[in-house]
Amino acid sequence: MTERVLIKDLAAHEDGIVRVSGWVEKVRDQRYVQFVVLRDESGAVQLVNGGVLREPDPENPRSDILVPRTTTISELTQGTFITVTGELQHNERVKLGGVEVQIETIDVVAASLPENPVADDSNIDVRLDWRFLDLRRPEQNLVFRVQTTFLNALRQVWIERDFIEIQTPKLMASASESRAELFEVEYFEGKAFLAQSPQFFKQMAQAAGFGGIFEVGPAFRADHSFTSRHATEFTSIDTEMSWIDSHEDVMELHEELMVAGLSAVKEKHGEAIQKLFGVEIQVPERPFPRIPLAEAKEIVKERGYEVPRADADMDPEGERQISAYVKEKYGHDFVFLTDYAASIRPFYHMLNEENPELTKSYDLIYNGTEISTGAQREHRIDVLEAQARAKGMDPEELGFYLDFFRYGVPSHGGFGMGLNRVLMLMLGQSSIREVTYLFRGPTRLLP
Ligand code: AMO
Repeated sequence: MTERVLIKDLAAHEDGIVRVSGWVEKVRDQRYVQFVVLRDESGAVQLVNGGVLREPDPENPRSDILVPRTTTISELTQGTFITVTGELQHNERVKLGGVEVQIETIDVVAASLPENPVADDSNIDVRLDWRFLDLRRPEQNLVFRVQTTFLNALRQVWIERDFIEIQTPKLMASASESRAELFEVEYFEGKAFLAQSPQFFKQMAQAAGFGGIFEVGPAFRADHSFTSRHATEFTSIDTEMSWIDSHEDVMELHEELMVAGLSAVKEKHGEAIQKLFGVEIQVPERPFPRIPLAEAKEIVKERGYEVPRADADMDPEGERQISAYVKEKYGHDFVFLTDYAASIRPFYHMLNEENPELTKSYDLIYNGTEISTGAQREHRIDVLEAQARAKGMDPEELGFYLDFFRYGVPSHGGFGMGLNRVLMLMLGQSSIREVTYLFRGPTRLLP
């Protein structure tokens, strides 16, 4: 049997017999000719039956008749998976890729019900109910190709830097971030919690002498909100490294990763992204602008927006405003907000030596939305314990975590970044639902 050819490779393939497999996107059944648009994971091609004269057979003058129509094609429903062999013909007049395949054999592998529950204009909930059909759309396919390319580029940076990949447990005995967003699950006779972040375990790798580490894995937050940027389960990109001088070293790694990820995406998918999403991928210049949080709030205020609570983090409108300012002033899509007050940061962030009200931490904002939090961590056990107490935490409860620091840990820091948010902002999408393989929210556990 001839080997299957991916549709995207047909244009470069020589004329002759080919085999293609995929699902039926459209059938045009005319009197003398039948067309099928066949799509596979790589693209779409037009298949043709009929409409051509067979080579006249000199022995048989009646042989120059039209190729007959076939009911197999007439009865194909949209979404049916078929395998076709046929004659590949390059033909510039064919809009779809400049090639078509004259069908010789057609094998219906698995028929689809005729009514497609998802239309191009279906709302997001219908699309998510039928996600496997929704994902057949070329723009959805592209999202996950972009994700693959982006993560692969990040991995290359980590591997070049000799970082170790880890997988940390998602079942935990205690909280790793705010208790308010903790999912509790039954665990035999007791209970467990779903990991909100690999925070403690990536710091454990520093105590274990691993140096640089990274993890791409699920994180769970019992966040009962219905915003475009929150999910109850998301993919967290985490990294941590030893022997840093300050959070500035973490920001530099962060910049390097974003530049590598966006360059790879632009190079491989830039054209397709432009075509399907109307977005031009921008590779950011280094260094990214850095603005202390307090100053950012002033800037936003001057633009006419006051962040409601002076002692709190930026709110979404504040993030949009500061991004707009940075874009106007520096032409940059990214901005690091730095110098967060200790009062709004977790106990494990290191305090600024010059001003202990502030932490050595940052948030990274991309196209108007926070994608990441990073910091230098406190590695001195006495200081760490004091900081936990100052937050009203009982050091006893932090047992296993504090033990790391009793046996020596080098200076270290890292960040966590929501993959789904990065994709949403990179591709100009309105919600992380659009770019999450299977979205999980307060009212969505299916499919
Ligand atoms: P933080 O809580 O800021 O920091 O989370 C880091 C990043 O994770 C993403 N994120 C989310 N994405 C989708 N839905 C959610 N509900 C959600 N919550 C968070 C965001 C956010 O910026 N341990 C620290 C990180 C660190 O310091 O290394 C942490 O978890 O993109």
